[in-house]
Amino acid sequence: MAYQRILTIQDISCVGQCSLTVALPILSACGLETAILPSAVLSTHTAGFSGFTFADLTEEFPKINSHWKKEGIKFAAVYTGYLGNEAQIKYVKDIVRDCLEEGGKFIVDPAMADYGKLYPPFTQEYVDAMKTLCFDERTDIILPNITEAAYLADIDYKEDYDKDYIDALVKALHDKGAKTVVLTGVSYAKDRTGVLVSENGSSEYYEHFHYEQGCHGTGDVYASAFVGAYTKGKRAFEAAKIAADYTLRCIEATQKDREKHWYGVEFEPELPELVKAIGL
Ligand code: PXL
Repeated sequence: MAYQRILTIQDISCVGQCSLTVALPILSACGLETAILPSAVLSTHTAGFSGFTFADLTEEFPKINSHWKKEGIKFAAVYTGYLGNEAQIKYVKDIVRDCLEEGGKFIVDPAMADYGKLYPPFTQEYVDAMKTLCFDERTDIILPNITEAAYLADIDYKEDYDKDYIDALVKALHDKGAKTVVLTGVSYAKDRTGVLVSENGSSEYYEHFHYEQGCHGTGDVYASAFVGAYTKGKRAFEAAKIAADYTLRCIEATQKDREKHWYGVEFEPELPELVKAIGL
């Protein structure tokens, strides 16, 4: 497969193993040249640390886009994660319009919520802006968890649900314009969870072991591994399975250090397994 350059847009949390400090090493390990656009620089992520610093980079987006456009810089795929505000979401659309290769893929992880709640900085206005990105005709794949899917679909979040609820969520996302939906954290039994991939009118589900205590940053590890496997030619369901197995290994590896390593997952030592699973 030809050498490819992709772009990922999300924040730099300097410490905390999420967003760009996860995406960049995972995508590079997958053999992809990875360009970045940092949406903000924070001293740490916002989930558990207090007093973190935050430098917003929204004003850089249109300037960087203009420069790339002038240079004729294009990307084989664009993958977005945690974005800082509604204006950034609008600028992302401009970047995709100007810099995504013809036939290139646009993958959106609407990283904004979990466990039934929006992350602290986000509001309904942000959710509405994220809907326009997820349901944009240029967007090929979205990777919500159940909380994010409920917000995007305008359906009440449920802690306890059945297959009918999940089917209704996924149908609502497609009805609103989503193409491929990769829905994570779909659990129908204690100690089990999984990922459902729905596209072209049919869906496939991959179930695996579920650790009771979630780890911060697993959504970013999962999405990055998915984008890596998918961009290297796996079909969406295969990429979803590879990413699930890899994320599970990372969570497993972190268990022994949970006390001191509460802020993220130890994903680095498991990278060779991801590379092997993709067949690189
Ligand atoms: O992993 C999602 C994420 C990314 N970036 C920042 C975050 C979070 C989740 O809390 O705070 C800054």
